[in-house]
Amino acid sequence: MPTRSILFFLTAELSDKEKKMSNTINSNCEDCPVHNLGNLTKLGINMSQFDFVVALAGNPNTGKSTVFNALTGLRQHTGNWPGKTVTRAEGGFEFGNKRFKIVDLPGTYSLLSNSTDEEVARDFILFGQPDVTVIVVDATRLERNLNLVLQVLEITDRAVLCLNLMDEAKRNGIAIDDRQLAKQLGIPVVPTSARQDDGIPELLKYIYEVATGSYVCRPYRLEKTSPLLEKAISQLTNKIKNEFPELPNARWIALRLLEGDQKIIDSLKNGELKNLSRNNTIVSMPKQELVTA
Ligand SMILES: Nc1nc2c(ncn2[C@@H]2O[C@H](COP(=O)(O)OP(=O)(O)OP(=O)(O)O)[C@@H](O)[C@H]2O)c(=O)[nH]1
Ligand SMILES: [Mg+2]
Repeated sequence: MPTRSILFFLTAELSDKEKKMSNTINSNCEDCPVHNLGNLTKLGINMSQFDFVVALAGNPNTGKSTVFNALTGLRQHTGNWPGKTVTRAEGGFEFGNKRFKIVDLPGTYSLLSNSTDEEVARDFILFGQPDVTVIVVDATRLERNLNLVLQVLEITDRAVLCLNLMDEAKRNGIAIDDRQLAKQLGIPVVPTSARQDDGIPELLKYIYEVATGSYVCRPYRLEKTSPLLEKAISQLTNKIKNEFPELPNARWIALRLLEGDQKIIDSLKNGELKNLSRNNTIVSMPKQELVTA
């Protein structure tokens, strides 16, 4: 289903009565246990002996670094304009007796883009093999953001959608049926207002469940291609797998080669592609120095 039609019956204008109700629900919930961040230990830059790697992906200016700071206690640069995070930043947290390394990525509109900032994000999402990819989207611009969501769901089975800036969405009279969205996308969807820590405990719960496998995602995939093209993709994918056994997402590479993506063709020829395995991606990509809170 195209993103526009998914969107159509997920969003609606809120009536004044509904706006009042959602405000009341929010304020009544402030004291309930699910709003309690007590089970989270923010580990700052201590990422030793982590059990899982979490990637924070999303369009620019959707609140990725704000979520990162809420989980790690670090002070990654935030501000209300796109393109603040230009290299990856890493931090740690512990939740449910598991240690997580979380990677804050530059914003990206697409996994097909070729700009340098976006490449950092793209390479990590595609080749860093995160255990969970949290896609942070702007609830006030859901349609535009769903493009990247669908691309990420093409390449991973383990993702959580963080529906951020819900406070702004509510202020603008936008309601989103997050349950329906979760059902259609096949991944957990968590409404958050990260600047106020709203929804962060639920986000943690789902990161934990997806990482440990207790929540099994059934990601929405775009319609299958023609049998002839499918055969070509699968033949090429097998060749890539034989040549680069460590490389995840060989199918994605095959698709790009068939499209004639010059950058991928070049990195295949000059051997750069070989370096894009999990460990190499983590070690070799530029990393930002961070300040602890
Ligand atoms: N109202 C509101 N503002 C938020 C929320 N989350 C983040 N912000 C603000 O949105 C702006 C962007 O947040 P960042 O965390 O820097 O966004 P980002 O996705 O890391 O941005 P890039 O690194 O540039 O891609 C900042 O001014 C945040 O304070 C939220 O839930 N509600
Ligand atoms: Mg950022």
